[in-house]
Amino acid sequence: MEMTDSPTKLKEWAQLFRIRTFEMIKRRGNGHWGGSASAADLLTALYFNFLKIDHTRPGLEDRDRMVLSKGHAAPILYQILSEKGFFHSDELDGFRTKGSILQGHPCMNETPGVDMSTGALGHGVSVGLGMALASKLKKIKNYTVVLIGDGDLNEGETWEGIMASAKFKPEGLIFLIDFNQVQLDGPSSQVMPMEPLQEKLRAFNVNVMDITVDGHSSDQILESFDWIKKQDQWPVAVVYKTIKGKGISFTENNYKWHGAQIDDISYTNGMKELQSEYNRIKKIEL
Ligand SMILES: Cc1ncc(C[n+]2csc(CCOP(=O)(O)OP(=O)(O)O)c2C)c(N)n1
Repeated sequence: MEMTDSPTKLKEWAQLFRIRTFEMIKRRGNGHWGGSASAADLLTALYFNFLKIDHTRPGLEDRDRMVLSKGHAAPILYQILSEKGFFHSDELDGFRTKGSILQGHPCMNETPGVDMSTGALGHGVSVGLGMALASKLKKIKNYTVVLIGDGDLNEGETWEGIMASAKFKPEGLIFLIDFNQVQLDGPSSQVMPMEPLQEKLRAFNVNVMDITVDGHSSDQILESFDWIKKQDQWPVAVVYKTIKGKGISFTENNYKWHGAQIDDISYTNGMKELQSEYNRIKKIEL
């Protein structure tokens, strides 16, 4: 896969995926907007400029793996996988309907491009560790990326997985943390604060990037990927400061938009904001 997308182009893609996600959730009547919008820039940069994954050769043993541990952000993942050719965009019409390949949470047996079924928080790190250990046994050099939410980090299993990862140190195991600090029913400061996160991870012997990266700056995200590629101590973790519901003023940092029905007025107003930012980015690109 060519790795040629500029930061502005990535920003444009991510915003387009937000627009399509908002539209899809409105059409279906439910789905998770907040965590999808939060992860849009990071997931776009991952799939467009980092992961070695080719939809025409999903069986390649040495391809990279991606586990969306915060599985409720499936809507944004589906937009990206569709754009990357894993399935036809018509499938998006079936989102969250019975029999569709696109369920509310990712299903590895139904959806091409999904490496692990997720949705019950807390499993991603353990599964990613298993995948990275399998690569180690098979002497395969690849990356296994786990995208973790801060609510996901509240789960005990996540930390068991981190401890075991730091024990076995499989090469290529990467934890990316979408640190928006808002959860399903409130801010993380009330539900379960995770700070100081970098220090916690370091105390668990994870190789953590010192800087908290702006998870909506494609430039900074790409710089963090460059940093990852230079590391030789595993596992590696990067914390991305993000905004839940990013892109629409009234959904930003608002837990009520974690997963909600989109009413007509919110849809019209929200879409206006998303579209105007998209047009602004497109002008920069020209
Ligand atoms: C084991 C488990 N407990 C509870 C839930 C319900 N739940 C779904 S998403 C969520 C909050 C997740 O917060 P975070 O990981 O920060 O996600 P983000 O804000 O990035 O969308 C909760 C509690 C779940 N899916 N799994």
